[in-house]
Amino acid sequence: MTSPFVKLGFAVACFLFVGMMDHDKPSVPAQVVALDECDPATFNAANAAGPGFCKNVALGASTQFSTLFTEAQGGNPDRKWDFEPDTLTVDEGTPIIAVDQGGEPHTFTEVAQFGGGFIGGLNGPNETTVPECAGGFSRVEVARTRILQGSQRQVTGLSKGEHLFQCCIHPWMRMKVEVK
Ligand SMILES: [Cu+2]
Repeated sequence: MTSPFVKLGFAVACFLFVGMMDHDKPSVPAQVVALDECDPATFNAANAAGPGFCKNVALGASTQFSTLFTEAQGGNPDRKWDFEPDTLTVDEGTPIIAVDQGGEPHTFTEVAQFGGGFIGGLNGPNETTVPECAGGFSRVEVARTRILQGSQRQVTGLSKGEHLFQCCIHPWMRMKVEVK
């Protein structure tokens, strides 16, 4: 026979446990995916980005290195270089995880205003480098926002309101996080 005190103790423990769950409710991260369609043959040529730069294993990844630059400079960048979703609405405290599922490096960088990245040849006409991307990977502030093939970056502590993120390499990769 179980003593009333044991029963009471069990009831109190359950109550505390439920109370803890309520207060420490874990935030499920929201995922953003970085996509691209780099063509390994032209991207990894010695006079382009170099061997091993593009590790795209996606079927049909066929945008050639020079085409990416030509289209970007013409103001018609390749839309297969993309963050998905374009807009994410989350509750305050929700971590954002940006995952690079493309074949080449990207950055997931918060900016005050969308604009150009740090590789001039990939910026649109009259588009200048935004301050958050200036200096490229030689600045630790930019380098720490980098995501390599298959790697991810977690962003936490976003305040309520609107936050803009872009890639500092391919500046047409843009998305918005709305924190409620
Ligand atoms: Cu990118």
